[in-house]
Amino acid sequence: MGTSKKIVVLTGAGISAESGLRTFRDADGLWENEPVRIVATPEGFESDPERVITFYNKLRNSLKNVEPNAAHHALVKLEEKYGDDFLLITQNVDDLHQRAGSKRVIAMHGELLKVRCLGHGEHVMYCTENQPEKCPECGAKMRPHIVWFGEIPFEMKRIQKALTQCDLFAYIGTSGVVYPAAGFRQMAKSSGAYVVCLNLEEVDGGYTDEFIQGKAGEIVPKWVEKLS
Ligand code: BV8
Repeated sequence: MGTSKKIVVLTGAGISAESGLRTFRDADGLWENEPVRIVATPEGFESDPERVITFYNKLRNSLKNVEPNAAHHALVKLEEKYGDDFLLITQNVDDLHQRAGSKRVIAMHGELLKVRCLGHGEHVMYCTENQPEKCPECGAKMRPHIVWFGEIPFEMKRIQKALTQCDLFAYIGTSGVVYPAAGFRQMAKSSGAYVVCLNLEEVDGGYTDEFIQGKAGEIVPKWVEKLS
């Protein structure tokens, strides 16, 4: 592998596991003991908004008890080295990448620390505690600023552009089950990128040139060292 010019990294719940946050799969179809179809779909929110809001308030408040780990910090180092030639895309809705110092990060599934109103302005605002009842800007009802199943992830155009232009694509701590993120490695590979998987276990589905097995907190800093 020559010196890579443009790097795109995709992360999933596995990168936050060592910070103490449960992964999606480990919850075996439950998401923090709640059925995914109730707490991670628009229909679920429609049918029982209170239950969903309580669920995300709990998750949001749990962020106070966790810290970024060595893998999050290693990706900040990589960004500092590659600057505009580096892009981090995360499926995670926690704020650990941002707290570690990542700036060039797209939270494609939204962010726990943001809520938005259902008014025509869809005002998005930071929220570190419980979601406000009504939008302070327009008085409309509010929802978590999270991409639920059946909703379109954020910044897909920017993501697709980066995937077709990168020389190195790494996916870290993700089982490659959730689309469209699960399709990113195919997009990168078919545009000529070298594809690396860093994960606790092998991920099926091909389009991968190198697999580095282990816990993110150990293998990601070593991988970044090699690139620096
Ligand atoms: C969309 C917010 C249309 C909620 C999330 C049938 C077939 C294919 C696709 C579909 C289908 N039916 C429906 C779909 C589409 C659907 C989908 O993919 N469903 C799947 C389940 C089949 N996708 C959607 O609906 C998406 N929208 O498709 O819109 C569209 C799209 C583009 C353009 C036009 C139209 C929306 C998906 C977003 C859903 N929201 N999160 C919330 O978080 O509360 S997804 C949720 O999944 C989380 O974000 C989480 O990040 C993600 C789970 O995936 P992973 O991050 O990979 O986590 P997981 O636990 O699975 O894996 C962890 C990995 O880490 C494991 O491999 C493990 O081994 C490893 N690991 C564990 N510990 C460590 C470790 N690795 C290293 N170190 C460790 N210590």
